[in-house]
Amino acid sequence: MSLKFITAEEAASYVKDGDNVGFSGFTPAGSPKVIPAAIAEKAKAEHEKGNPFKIGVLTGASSGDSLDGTLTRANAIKFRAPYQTNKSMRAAINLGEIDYQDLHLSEMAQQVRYGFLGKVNVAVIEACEVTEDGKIYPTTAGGNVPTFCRLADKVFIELNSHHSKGLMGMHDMYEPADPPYRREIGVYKPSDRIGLPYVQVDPSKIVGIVKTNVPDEARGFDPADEITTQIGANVAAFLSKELKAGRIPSTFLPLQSGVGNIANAVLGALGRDQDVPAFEMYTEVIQDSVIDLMLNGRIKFGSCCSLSLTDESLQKVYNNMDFFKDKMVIRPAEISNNPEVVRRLGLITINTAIEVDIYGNVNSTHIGGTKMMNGIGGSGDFTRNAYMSIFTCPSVAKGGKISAIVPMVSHCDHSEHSVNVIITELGVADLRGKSPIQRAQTIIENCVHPDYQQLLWDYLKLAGSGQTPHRIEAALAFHAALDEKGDMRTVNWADYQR
Ligand code: 0RQ
Repeated sequence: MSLKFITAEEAASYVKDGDNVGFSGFTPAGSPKVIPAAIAEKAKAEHEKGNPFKIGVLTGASSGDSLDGTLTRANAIKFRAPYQTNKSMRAAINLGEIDYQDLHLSEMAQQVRYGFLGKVNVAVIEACEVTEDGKIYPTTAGGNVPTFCRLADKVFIELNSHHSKGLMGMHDMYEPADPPYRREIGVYKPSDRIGLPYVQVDPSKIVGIVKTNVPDEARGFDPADEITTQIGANVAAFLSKELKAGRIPSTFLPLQSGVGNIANAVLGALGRDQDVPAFEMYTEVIQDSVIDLMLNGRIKFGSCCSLSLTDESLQKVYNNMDFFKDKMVIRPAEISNNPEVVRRLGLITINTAIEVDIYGNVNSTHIGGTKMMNGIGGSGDFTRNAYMSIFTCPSVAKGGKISAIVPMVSHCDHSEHSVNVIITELGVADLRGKSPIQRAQTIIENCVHPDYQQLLWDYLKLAGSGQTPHRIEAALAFHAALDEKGDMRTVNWADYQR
């Protein structure tokens, strides 16, 4: 069968109102760019004619602005899952204009296969190569490509020549069988390969291929500042202390690290700390800092779901393919984030919190308990199954008006049962082997900003007794003070005396 080249507009013409479209990519890496923009144009044209046009957008994680941003601004999205980081989309979600389900990333593919999210009508996949017999070689991400391609009726390819064909061979595409006959996932070390370097589809499903030449839309990072540098140094010092104490094996353990400015700074610090031996990563996202640490030998291997790199770092990889080829593997999210594998490999996981409470419950997703920031991403997949789970955050946000440590989280993504260590720029709260009250004492002593320390000691007194003491009507008083007076420091416990 010969491959059919078409325009993005032709591809978009096959997408119908109400369709569920599965897109490749994981973060802006590997996300389609021109077909989503053409779907957005089609939506606008349909809306102008007075016709309804909205689709379900199923992805691997966040995507680029040409996908989430363009479709949101065209009012073309009915449903969206799982993670997102787009400004326009965040606003639309919080206005109730998009129904957003914030799933654990490892669960997305299987929930789609189980039929929980409806049928997948169309798959749009960015590839660096596609063959006449239906072999698709994705670009910089694994995402949920195998599942979307297998289930979709129609597959469209964005063949992006900006990406190196050297990516062929870097993927390990594998889809587990579904229950009740599921077997173990045979990844026993980060570099193990269990699948194919491509996704095989029935070639008759590939309706058309759109040629493109556009870079990924990955954002750069703020340079590490005093706070993020100190958080990174605290993480590195803590891990080297654990190593010396024998609570981490002398070979060290594979690391997972979240995305964002803080995660990037933490990895940089770990790379510089010579007390921490060269290590491997089993993570979802390889960011810029990892590439430099690979080049200088501090990171030996990286298993990921995407190369979420600025174009500058990606070119470093493409120009050194011989060096990187046997040091990285790109997997589907279902495998990169798989709880079974995370637990087996014994990962040290490092993720960022929006807020943490005095007992160690973590909110990763909601501002003020109501407004979606990004989503849980892979943080739950890793935290719950980690050898040791760490959360980092600056002790305060918005110039000190917000304390990252509060009496009770306004939304709970990771419960005290799964969270082992909290690290801010001020210090480390090691929560392992501690009761809730001991956890509160450790967190307040080591991690809380001085402006809030006495307030939290006083809350603990006010809270009284119990396994996990709380004065229920005061538990969200920090948030109420922020709402009413714009500053959590205005909280007055006298208002809550009985
Ligand atoms: O606001 O953007 O207006 O400056 O939140 O915070 O400090 O720049 O940190 O970029 O690392 O993001 C948790 C959101 C942190 C991210 C979160 C405000 C703060 C700033 C961003 P501005 P920073 P980061 C793997 C793992 C969940 C998913 C996850 C995230 C903005 O790391 O989405 O872990 N994590 N995935 O000022 C109000 C607070 C605040 C606050 C911070 N308490 N109240 N605003 N901010 N704390 C990746 C994947 O899964 C793909």
